[in-house]
Amino acid sequence: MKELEYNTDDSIAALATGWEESALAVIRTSGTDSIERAAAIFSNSAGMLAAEGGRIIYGFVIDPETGEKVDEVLAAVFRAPKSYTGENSVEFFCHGGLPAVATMLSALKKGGFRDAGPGEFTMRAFINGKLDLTRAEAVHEIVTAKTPRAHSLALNRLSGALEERIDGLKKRIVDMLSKVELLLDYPEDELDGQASGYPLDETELSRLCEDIECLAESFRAGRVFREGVPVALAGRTNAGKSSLFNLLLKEDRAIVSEFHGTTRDYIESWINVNGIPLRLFDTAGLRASENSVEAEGIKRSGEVIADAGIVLYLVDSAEGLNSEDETFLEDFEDKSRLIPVWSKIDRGGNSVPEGFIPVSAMTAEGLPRLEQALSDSALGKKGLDDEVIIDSIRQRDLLSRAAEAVRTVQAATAQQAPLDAVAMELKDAVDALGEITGEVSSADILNNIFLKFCVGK
Ligand SMILES: Nc1nc2c(ncn2[C@@H]2O[C@H](COP(=O)(O)OP(=O)(O)O)[C@@H](O)[C@H]2O)c(=O)[nH]1
Ligand SMILES: [Mg+2]
Repeated sequence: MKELEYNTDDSIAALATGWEESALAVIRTSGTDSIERAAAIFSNSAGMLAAEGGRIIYGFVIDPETGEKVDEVLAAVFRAPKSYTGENSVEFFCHGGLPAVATMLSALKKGGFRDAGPGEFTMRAFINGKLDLTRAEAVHEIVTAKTPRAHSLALNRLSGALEERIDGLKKRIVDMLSKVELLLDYPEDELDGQASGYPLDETELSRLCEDIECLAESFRAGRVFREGVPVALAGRTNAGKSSLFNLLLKEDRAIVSEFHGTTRDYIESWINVNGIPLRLFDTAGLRASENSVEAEGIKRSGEVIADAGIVLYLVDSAEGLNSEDETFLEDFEDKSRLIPVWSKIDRGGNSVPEGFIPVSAMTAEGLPRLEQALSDSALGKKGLDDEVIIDSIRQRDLLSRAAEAVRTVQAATAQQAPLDAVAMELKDAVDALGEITGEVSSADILNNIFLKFCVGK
C-alpha cells in the first residue's frame, strides 16, 4: 500500500561524489528515458543505445547546443529493473576537476535532465520496490558512518537485518490478531470446540512487548554510533590533559608543557575507541586566572564540559586530590558520565583512590582500561548486546507506539476484556511496525526521510 504523490516520469541527474577536486567524479542519472537522453549527448550514441545493462562504454559527452566536447568519460549503462533505482540509468565517470563537473552537469541539463533532489535516487529505489524503508535509511547511515564499526552495523541493516526483525515481531502480532478475529467472526459455539477460552496469553504478550521495547532502546546505541559522543578532558592545569589527549589520538596534536595554563582554548578531534566514534576535546585547565585570554579559554572550556556526553577528570597522582578536585567531582551530577583518571602513574605517586582509573600518558599504562571505560560509558548500562540496532527517531517512535498498543492488549487480557477493542489495538501495533519498513507510508513521512540525504544518493 504505497500511496505517494511523486512523479517518476522525468529523468534526473546529480553528482554522486563530493563537490571537490579529485581524479574522478561520478554523475548519476535515472529515469525511463535516461538512456536515450544520455545517448543524445554522447559521441557513441549508437553504442550506448545498443548497450546491454551493466556495460561500460567509452566516449565523449557533447554539448548539445555548441556541439563541443565537454569531457572524455566512461558511461555505465543500466537497464530497468537491474539498477539502483530500478529504472533505466546511466552513470558517467568523468574527470574530477570542478569545471569539468560543472560543464558535465550543464550539458545534461541541456539534454533534458532535471537536477535530482536530496535522496531522490534512493526514494525512487524505494518506490520501485528495490529497498524497504529500513534499508533506505541505512544507505544514509553508511554514507555518513564515522568508524568501520558504525559502517558495519549500517551495512547489516542494509542487508535487511532490521527488516527481518520487524517482520518477525509483526508476524507474532498478526498470529494473535487472527486468533482474536476468528472468535469475533465466529462465536465460540459455532467453532465446535476448535478454540476455547480467552484467545490471548499474558506471558506471551509481555515477552513480545519486551522484545519491541528492547529494539526501541537500541536507539541510544544507534545514536552513539551515528553521531559519536563528545568527550571532554577536564582537570587542573598540568594534570596531564593534553598529554592524554595526544595519547588517545595517537599523535601529537595538543601542546604539552610543564608551564601551567598552556592550553588556552579547547581543541578537538575525532577518535575511534572500540569502534565508537568519540569527539575528544582538550580543554584549558580550570583555575582562577588574571590573564584575560586564559580566562576566556577557561570559560569556553566550562561550556565544553557542560555539553560533553562524557567527562574525563584528571588528577595528577603525584599531587593528589585537593579541595578543588573534590568540589568538581562531588558537584558533578550524572556520575555515569564522569570518569575520574589518576594520571602520571609512572611517577609512582599517591595510591589510587577508589573509582579512579590509573593511567600514564607517558608509558600508555592503563590505556586499555580507560578505553573500555569510555566505550562502556558511551553505550550506557545495557551496552550493545545485539547486532540489530535502530537508528532513527522515526523508527524508535513507531516501535514505542507498537509497544504501547501491545501493553494495552496485555492489560485487557488480564481482565479478559471484550475482543473488539483488543483487535483494534493489535491492528494499530501491526500498522506501526508496517510503517517502519514502509508498507504503510505517506508522502510526508517519505519526504522527511529522504530530505536529509545528500543530493546524488
Ligand atoms: N611522567 C609523566 N609526565 C606527564 C604525564 N602526563 C603529562 N606529564 C607532564 O606533565 C606536564 C603537564 O602536562 P600537560 O599534558 O600539558 O597537562 P595539562 O595542562 O593538563 O594539559 C608536562 O610536563 C608533561 O610532560 C605522564 O603520564 N607521566
Ligand atoms: Mg593542556
